[in-house]
Amino acid sequence: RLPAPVSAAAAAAATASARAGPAEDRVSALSQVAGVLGSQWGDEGKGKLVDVLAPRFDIVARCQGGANAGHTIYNSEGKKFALHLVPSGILHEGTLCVVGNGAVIHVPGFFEEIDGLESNGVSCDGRILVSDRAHLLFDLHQVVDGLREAELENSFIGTTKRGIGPCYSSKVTRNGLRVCDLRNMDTFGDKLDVLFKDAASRFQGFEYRKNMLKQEVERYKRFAERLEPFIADTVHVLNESIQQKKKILVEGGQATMLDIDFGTYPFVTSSSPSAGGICTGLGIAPRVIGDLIGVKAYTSRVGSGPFPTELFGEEGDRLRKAGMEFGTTTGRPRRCGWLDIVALKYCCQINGFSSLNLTKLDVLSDLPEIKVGVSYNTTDGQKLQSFPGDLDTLEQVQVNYEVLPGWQSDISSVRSYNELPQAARLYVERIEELVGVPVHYIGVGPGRDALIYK
Ligand code: 2SA
Ligand code: GDP
Ligand code: MG
Repeated sequence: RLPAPVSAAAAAAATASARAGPAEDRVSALSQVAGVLGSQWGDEGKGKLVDVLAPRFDIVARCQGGANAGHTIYNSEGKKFALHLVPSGILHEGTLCVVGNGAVIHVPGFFEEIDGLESNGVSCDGRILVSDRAHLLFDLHQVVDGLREAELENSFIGTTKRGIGPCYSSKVTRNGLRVCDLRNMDTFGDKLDVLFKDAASRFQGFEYRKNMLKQEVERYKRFAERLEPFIADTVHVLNESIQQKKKILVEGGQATMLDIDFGTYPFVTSSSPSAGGICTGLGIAPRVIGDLIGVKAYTSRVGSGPFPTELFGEEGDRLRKAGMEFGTTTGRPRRCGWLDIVALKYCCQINGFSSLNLTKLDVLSDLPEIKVGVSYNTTDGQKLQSFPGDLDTLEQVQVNYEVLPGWQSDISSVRSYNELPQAARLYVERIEELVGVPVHYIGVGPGRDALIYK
């Protein structure tokens, strides 16, 4: 057998490690398949880290979720990009972007995103593959999302209304349509009709007018043609790439606390944003996955559901304003609170994080003191041994805090760990101690260069 070809990214990593600095060391030591996953309720700055690491990988792949995700990244000129379904490797010409079978694809939205990138000088041609097994998310799923939320009245989930839950429902009900169905327009209409009828029979407010099916099929005929060059058997492509020693970076959407199994159900998304979602959403084996990275220096959540360390009033507003915590997809204000070690440790258990990317440390700079939630007590004073699965318990926990000194100085231009104020280092090191996972990356601003390698 011939030796497997070494990829450009692996070669670049080897050269880089020969002239090693701390940054080069950290990045080139990352495993062949690595992942950046959310370890809280999302918006941990996954997109930024993926964009920074992407040049050292051949492929950046999304394995779950859809256009509910919002990843904000800035290029080297400081130009802002908000990505939703397109992986955050797209700004790097040599990177192939893969949208795996576990993702859900709203084709019109996907093209809108691509058109937006192209008009901002980012060429997407031949650089994005979409799995033939991924499910199609139709406008009707978005309508149903809105109707479902309205029906829930005061206990609404606070979804992004991007149709995510209804599309995954179709998938699990087994009447969903997949990308490969676009290749057979003869049966496409009949399959879509089932979805329309399903929605119309379930929701009074769902209008299914004569001609709607016909119009949608005509529209999708045009999309099918445009999508064809993007469609691939990504399971085959990814596994062949692994054989060829190419490096793959998996970009998570949402986060473990929003995971359909492990999150604060029912206030969760409908996919698996945790480590397990990488295998089911890309079709690659668990044994090939190495390093996984998660986290943010405090906590935020958008949408409804329990959030034990949430800050209200002025304190919450202060973090929201300093951290510019507004949804990347919907613009909704994010709820903000202290770092929750109980939730974080739970996420670390589930994902087996090898290191943490502690983003937005700069946002805490003004505070005289910083709290960290270290344990939960139940209402009768019992200390909980693990993160509760039952929401009634979670909603009533009392959080025990440790108070750490703030540093009250601007750290946004600091680029090496030892230059951080002592109190900032103390904060980082206390987190490492409490969680038992090393912090390897520290974010001190939204820009590409605003990253400290520890
Ligand atoms: P959905 O739309 O069915 O997935 O919503 C279910 C819950 O999952 C939350 N969710 C998110 N939370 C944080 N960030 C997300 N992406 C956007 C962003 C969100 C935005 O990057 O800011 O712009 O509002 C995201 N996507 C889903 C959602 O809030 C519900 O709690
Ligand atoms: P994602 O969903 O995890 O990719 O995160 P989002 O992009 O939705 O939200 C993170 C926000 O924080 C974005 O606006 C980023 O530009 C910004 N950001 C990322 N890292 C840092 C950081 O270290 N400091 C500051 N101030 N902003 C950051
Ligand atoms: Mg986001």
